[in-house]
Amino acid sequence: PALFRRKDYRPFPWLVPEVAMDFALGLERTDVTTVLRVARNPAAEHADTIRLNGDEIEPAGVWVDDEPASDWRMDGGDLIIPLSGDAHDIRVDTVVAPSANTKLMGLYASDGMLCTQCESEGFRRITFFPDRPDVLSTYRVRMAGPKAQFPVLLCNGNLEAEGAGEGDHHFAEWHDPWPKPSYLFALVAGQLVANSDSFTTMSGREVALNIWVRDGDLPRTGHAMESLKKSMRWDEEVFGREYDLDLFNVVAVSDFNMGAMENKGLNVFNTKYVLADEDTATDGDFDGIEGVIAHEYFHNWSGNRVTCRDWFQLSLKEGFTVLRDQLFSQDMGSAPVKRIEDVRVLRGVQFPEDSGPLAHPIRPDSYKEISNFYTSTIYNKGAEVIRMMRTMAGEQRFRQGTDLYFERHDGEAATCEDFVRAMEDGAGLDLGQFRLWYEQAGTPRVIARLEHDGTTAKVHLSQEVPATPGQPHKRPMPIPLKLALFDRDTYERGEEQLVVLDEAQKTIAFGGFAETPVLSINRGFSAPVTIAREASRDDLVFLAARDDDPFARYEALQELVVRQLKDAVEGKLDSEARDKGELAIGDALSAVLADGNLDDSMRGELLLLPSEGYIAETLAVADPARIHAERRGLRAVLGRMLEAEFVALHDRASAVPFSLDAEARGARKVKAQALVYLADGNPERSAEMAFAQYQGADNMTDRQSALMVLTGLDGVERTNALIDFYNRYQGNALVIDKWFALQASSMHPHCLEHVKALAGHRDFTLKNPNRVRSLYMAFAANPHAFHAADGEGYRMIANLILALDPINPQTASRFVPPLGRWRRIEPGRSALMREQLERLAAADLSRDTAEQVSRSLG
Ligand code: HT7
Ligand code: ZN
Repeated sequence: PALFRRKDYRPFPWLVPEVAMDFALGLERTDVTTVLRVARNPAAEHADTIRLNGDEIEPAGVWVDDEPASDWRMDGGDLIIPLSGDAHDIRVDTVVAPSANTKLMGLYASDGMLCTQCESEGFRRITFFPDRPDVLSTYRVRMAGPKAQFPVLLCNGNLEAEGAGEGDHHFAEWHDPWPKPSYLFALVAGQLVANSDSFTTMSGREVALNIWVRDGDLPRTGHAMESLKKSMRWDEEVFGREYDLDLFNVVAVSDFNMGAMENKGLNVFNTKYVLADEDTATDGDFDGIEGVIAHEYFHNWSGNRVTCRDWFQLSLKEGFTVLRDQLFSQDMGSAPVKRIEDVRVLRGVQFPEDSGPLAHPIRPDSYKEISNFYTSTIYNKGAEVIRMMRTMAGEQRFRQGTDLYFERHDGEAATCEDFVRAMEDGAGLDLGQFRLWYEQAGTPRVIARLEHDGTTAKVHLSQEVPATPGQPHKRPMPIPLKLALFDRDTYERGEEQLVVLDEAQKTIAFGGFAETPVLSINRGFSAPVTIAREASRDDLVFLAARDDDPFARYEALQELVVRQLKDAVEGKLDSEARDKGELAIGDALSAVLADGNLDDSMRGELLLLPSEGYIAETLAVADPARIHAERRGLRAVLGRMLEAEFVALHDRASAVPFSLDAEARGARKVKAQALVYLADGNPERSAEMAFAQYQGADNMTDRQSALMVLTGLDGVERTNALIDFYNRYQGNALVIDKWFALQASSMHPHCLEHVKALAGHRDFTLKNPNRVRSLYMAFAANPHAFHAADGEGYRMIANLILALDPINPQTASRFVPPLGRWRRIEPGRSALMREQLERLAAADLSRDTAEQVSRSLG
């Protein structure tokens, strides 16, 4: 397959200012007529043909300026039409089969309704078109179909006409006045009902809001609607962005490859990110909905009004929009907790990506299949890169930068370079060297050493940027580090400083310290780097107890645990050192449990042990079985050491009545944590408590956390709770997804066999991405099961990829990265992982999966 290169970008030779489409809708067959008004692009090279992209479609007729054309030809999937004049009308008819479209790209059927997914290259599966983000057009769309089957007909923009058609048919005509790229096109037709509301924008315009769902789901749309209204207000207040149509529609569909899609005026969502009530959704689900609703809404400016010139610029819209949704969620709840959660995602997913065979810069240089680049690097590291600009500029100047960016590029297809330039001009930053963050892959490593002499403390900083595929040598990056020094005796903190480490090494001196102070570094996680600091265990205990930066406090605790587990895994601990370390961690956690100044939500973060994946990431080569055993062993020790405290915490938190407010949510979080520690420390007691919690639960958060603990244990409580949960929620797809996921991510020693059996369950299907992810993604992220010593976990994932690839290549290819970690795993398992990748490489794979497999082996 072809390799697309960023440097090969050329403007499209034709402008397409207007598009008119006509859809005769049917689940089995939909007829599409598309008329493009085209004109020569004065900014591009002359061409005597036009290339219209197509994928798995054929032209049923081609007309140029109302005359049937016969001189067209196909080049692969693309349609090439000779054009001699400066402006033409091109009509192309196509026929598509939505029910047969299992890839869920283009026009497809889901639960009897029709819907579309066009980003990034799905529009070409509906009609022939220059399917690239720099071709912007206004769209006029007529859609018609049987009224009983498709009573609701939706498209982008404003509804201009609707009425009865022939026989039992009806029609609707939509017009979107905002020029947009084809990837933002959307159409939905089906039996839907709406939760309707309205929003008055800052300039006083009334916007009708609808969240469209299946009939029975209406009672679970309230949170999504509230989230939408909050997002609209927040974007006005914080970024000065106002909504620009009279209508904003959101549709929930149950078959969807990703989380949601920001189509202009018609967002399409995975039901998972719309539907919630306390009986069926956890607190985490509620947060997910708020964040994703905000994210898609914010795209209306960062993505739609200003779009991307080409897909290499994907992080321009995704990184920026993730930052915007993160800041929004920080403002809606606890900012420090949200920051810790975001960093956990970054470290759990992006750092491994950045240190593995799939590492790429946030602005990649090449790709074979763009769908493979909707990565944590593009999204989460992209957000961190813009966050660093904000940290360096300060909030106010950052806003001046974003204002200038929107003003300069409104209605355009822009580049990452345009964003950086707007930041330089608007925020007054010099980002010359900072551009390296767009070019270089890999997570920089900062080494910090503190030296004390007389009354001066010197912080010696140095950096290393690791080699990544295709980038053996790196230049030093500008790394903004917030740091502070604490007086060891008085506990007083010196002023926080922002130091930009922009060379290989730098030393910063601080006066006025009679004794060696304690260094707090990368406060607030000011830069997406790893830190190696020469801090003693006492220093970490000090920071874990009193650092006033919540992230730094969390970080100190994490480091304390990571060091202990690393040493244990590497066999460096004799029994005395082990005991000492466990005691220090136990004391630190005990202090967290007793600290009356902490809210429970933050307490829950501090209690969370670093994940097995994160510990593995700190080791050059990891033995997953040893990491698992040591981590669980430590949790068992802590569970026993602090048993009384955890039981008391569970009792106290259980007395808080259900509500969605922060206090009650915090209580549910620590309640779950207490059970998890007790499950390893005293399994019988934990099983009893968990079963009681399960039975008494009046909300999904408590029910799920209890079931999670029970699923990892053996006994009749486990069996009974799983049966009860299934029976109670049978027919509710999103909750049955949880039922699958809980078992696939369980600590049970027979988890792998359970997953095998669940794959044959009558509710399991490869056709629904949520269901596939709930079973197999949960499994692949469950180290003790996935890394079974005989390689059975790897074989199972490879089998899944082979079975899923012909059905849904986008979803299949997302299962390759877990196998791609083979270089960082101990030799026995590493060989078994590689064996499965080679087995995949020998198969006839989609472009998506083939690219990921070959990069993973490469
Ligand atoms: N911009 C959206 C990306 C997306 C997508 C990409 C490929 C295939 C299917 C997809 N569905 C949605 C989502 C977002 O980041 O907002
Ligand atoms: Zn997005």
